[in-house]
Amino acid sequence: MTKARGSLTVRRRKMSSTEDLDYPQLLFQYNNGFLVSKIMFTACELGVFDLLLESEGPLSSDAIAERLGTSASGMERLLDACVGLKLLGVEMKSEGAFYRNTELSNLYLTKSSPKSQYHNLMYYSKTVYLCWHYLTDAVRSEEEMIKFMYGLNAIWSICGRDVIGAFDLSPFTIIYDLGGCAGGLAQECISLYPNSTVTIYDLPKVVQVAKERFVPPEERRITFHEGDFFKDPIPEADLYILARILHDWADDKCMQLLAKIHKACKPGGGVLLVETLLNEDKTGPLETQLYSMNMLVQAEGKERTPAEYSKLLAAAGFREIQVKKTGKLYDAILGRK
Ligand code: ASE
Repeated sequence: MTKARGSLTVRRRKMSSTEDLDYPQLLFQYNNGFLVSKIMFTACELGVFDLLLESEGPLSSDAIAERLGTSASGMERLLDACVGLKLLGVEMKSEGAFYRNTELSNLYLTKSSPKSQYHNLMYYSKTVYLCWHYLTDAVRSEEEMIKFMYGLNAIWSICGRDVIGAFDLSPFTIIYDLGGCAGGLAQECISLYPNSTVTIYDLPKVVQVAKERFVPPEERRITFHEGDFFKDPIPEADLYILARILHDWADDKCMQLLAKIHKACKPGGGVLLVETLLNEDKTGPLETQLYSMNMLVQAEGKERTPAEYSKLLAAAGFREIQVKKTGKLYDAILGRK
């Protein structure tokens, strides 16, 4: 009696446990999590729930496949999986299986329901799902940021001298490099203008890495300012460098930033834009067109023509706008207050 009860207890505990090491159910359940999501997303996207809402009664899988233009065997498996997930009901008739929506799917998975979650599910299925493909990289984000900083800094050893030397910047003694990042351009700047001081203004996490890994501590003419130039104050200076910053942003954000810089700028001071410039008719250069497409993928901005940058500068109050093409990838535009 005691023995029997004991073994029952053991069995019951075994069956209900999700931590059974002989058969790790919990692990399999987690392993299959994204299969479950994708089945629901796919049935939604194909319009299964919409069709079953509109149809008079339950439908066979062949009828659903035909109406939705899918393969018959793929649809049958999708519908059966939805039944397994309790997103659909099924009844067996002599002609075969007939599927219907559950209350849950009628209420939330159809496009026309006032409580429809269709758009949320589609956003997950398309955008979030793709982003999660890179979850590992996102968790390693500090490493990613440092790689990005190395990647972006490298070009200044080739183009830095040309863009900094495009105009005589010697009258400007207090210089801020807004979004100056790893400091490659700031270093070019102080080597060409030894009487100036350059402050790299960037986000705290960027400044930390720049100090630790990029700018040698003995370089006393480069200082750092931690902040978000959209939200935090911008200190007064003679010259603000915006190298590869405006191309990250849409026109309204560029205007917001340039107006804020104009306010902070000393009279007679200026702003130096360093960007890759599109031809006025946008027919090239190809490299700039490619980079503009990349901004669509990676950021919120685009590459622009000299006229487009000049217009932004003028709207923010800058005048005497001069454009200098360097013949290399990055060019320079100077505006004065
Ligand atoms: C940015 C610059 C870059 C933001 C994202 C970026 C670069 C690559 N990704 O401000 C450097 C320029 N190269 C290209 C391909 O745009």
